[in-house]
Amino acid sequence: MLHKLRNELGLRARAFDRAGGVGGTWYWNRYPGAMSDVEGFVYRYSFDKEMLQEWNWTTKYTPQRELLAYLEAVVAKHGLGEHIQLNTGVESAVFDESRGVWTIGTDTGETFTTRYVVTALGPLSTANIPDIEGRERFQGRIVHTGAWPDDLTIDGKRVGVVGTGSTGTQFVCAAAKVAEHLTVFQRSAQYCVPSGHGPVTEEYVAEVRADYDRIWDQVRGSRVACGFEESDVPAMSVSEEERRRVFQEYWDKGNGFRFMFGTFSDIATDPAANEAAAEFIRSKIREIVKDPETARKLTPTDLYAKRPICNPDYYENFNRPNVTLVSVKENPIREITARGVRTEDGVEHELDVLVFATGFDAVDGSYKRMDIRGRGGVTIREHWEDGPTGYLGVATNGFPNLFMVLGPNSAFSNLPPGIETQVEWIAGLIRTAEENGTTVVEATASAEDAWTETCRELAAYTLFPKVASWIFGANIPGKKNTVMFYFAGLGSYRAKLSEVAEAGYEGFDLQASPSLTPA
Ligand code: NA7
Repeated sequence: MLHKLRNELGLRARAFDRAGGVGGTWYWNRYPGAMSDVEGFVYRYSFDKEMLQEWNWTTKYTPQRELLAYLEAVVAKHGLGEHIQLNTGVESAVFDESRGVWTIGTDTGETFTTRYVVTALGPLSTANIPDIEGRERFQGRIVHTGAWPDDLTIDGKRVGVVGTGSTGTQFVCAAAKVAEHLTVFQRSAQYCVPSGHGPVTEEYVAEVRADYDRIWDQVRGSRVACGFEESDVPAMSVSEEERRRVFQEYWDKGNGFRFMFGTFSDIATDPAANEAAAEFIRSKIREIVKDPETARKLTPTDLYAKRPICNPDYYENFNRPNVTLVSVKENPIREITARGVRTEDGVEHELDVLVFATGFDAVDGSYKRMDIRGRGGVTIREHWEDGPTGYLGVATNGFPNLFMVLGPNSAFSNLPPGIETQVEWIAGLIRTAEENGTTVVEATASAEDAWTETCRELAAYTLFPKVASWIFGANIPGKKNTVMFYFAGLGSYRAKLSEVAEAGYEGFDLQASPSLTPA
């Protein structure tokens, strides 16, 4: 976004980050095993064609360190560093209706006025740490995976991990091999498929590079934008034998999104198709996990309708003698003690390190902790009291000239192509506003309501809302369960964005008040 605004639109722009470096998710999430579980060749920007040809990679998925190095290299190459103010948290953003400008307040005591604000706060950046009694008593180290300190190692230590989502399962795969003992506190059992992680050859990298134009075209027109062909075959349209053959083929290939969206067209929408996929995964758990009681605890019984997960060898880790599984549904955590975690059965699990892989207050969490005030001094917390909303995921009524990257009701897809889509579109809108002398750009309430309704209908067509997960805010105690994503896929989302822009930014109120300029 900063590159677009400064280098392409020629605007004066500055970015702020609370962190001591760039990278966002990949700056903070330094836990053992952290990596993107979308294949690396599409987990990057498409806009810099030179970098696509020059940046090298050696494994199917990209580990955190490499992703961070990549993002740092993008910043360096485009000369952005000097315009990024690090170690600076934005605490407030207040809209001045009389002047049509925003005033930004930081935790370093500075204020800035600006015509436009773009929030790129990350939909998964505000940590969710469960309120378990006794946390302050623990004499070891307690960490959340999203704020992993550089000095913390787990090698040879007794480690406990709470949570088995994308993060927790990645952590388990890494920690099981190095910790003296790993205790996994699982609330919900997970459907996890193999990732097929491993080295890639130089020939493969060369082929991908030569094919990037086609690859990005395919990604931009697809649903989940993960770089594979999505199936258009309903699962129940083929024989049981053929279904099993396809599931096995995709199990062997690896990747969670590919398993859910590449095998058949309706795993996420048809209960029978979903059950077929779920039962296939359950059969694998029974095959892999040797201890029947551990296998039982690891086996999910609900729908396969959370964000799909993959790992090199998740279930295999539970055959190791140094890994213990505790089902906190059956045996809840009673308290944290000085030496570890005590469960309801009275057992004290002694630990040196307790890791919370308990996820995030997703989508609106990072907005609610800031003091953002729009028209009439209304705060974003008040505006989103019944749940976060956003017209096209990029703007919200009452907050003119504030544009969101991955705001509420953005497309549910691989994030880098989703981010690029919105960055380009927001830049296009700002460019148009600048060219036309428009000083106030605001999503109308009716356009936002209609988009919210569309997102609700689309979500209801899938099985995702029937399962409790962060995608609908169900992971945060007290958070209202609402639709926070557009579920028709990136391709159709991009088509909608183009349609809106071509219709003169339909659904936006564009007002010209040329006498108002920022101080
Ligand atoms: P997730 O997917 O929200 O997973 C959090 C995990 O923590 C999940 O297994 C939760 O169980 C568990 N959890 C949450 N609160 C508790 C409490 N109070 N007690 C026990 N267990 C708990 O977060 P991730 O960081 O793994 O992934 C988030 C996204 O980041 C991911 O989808 C990727 O897109 C990147 P539950 O399933 O709710 O029963």
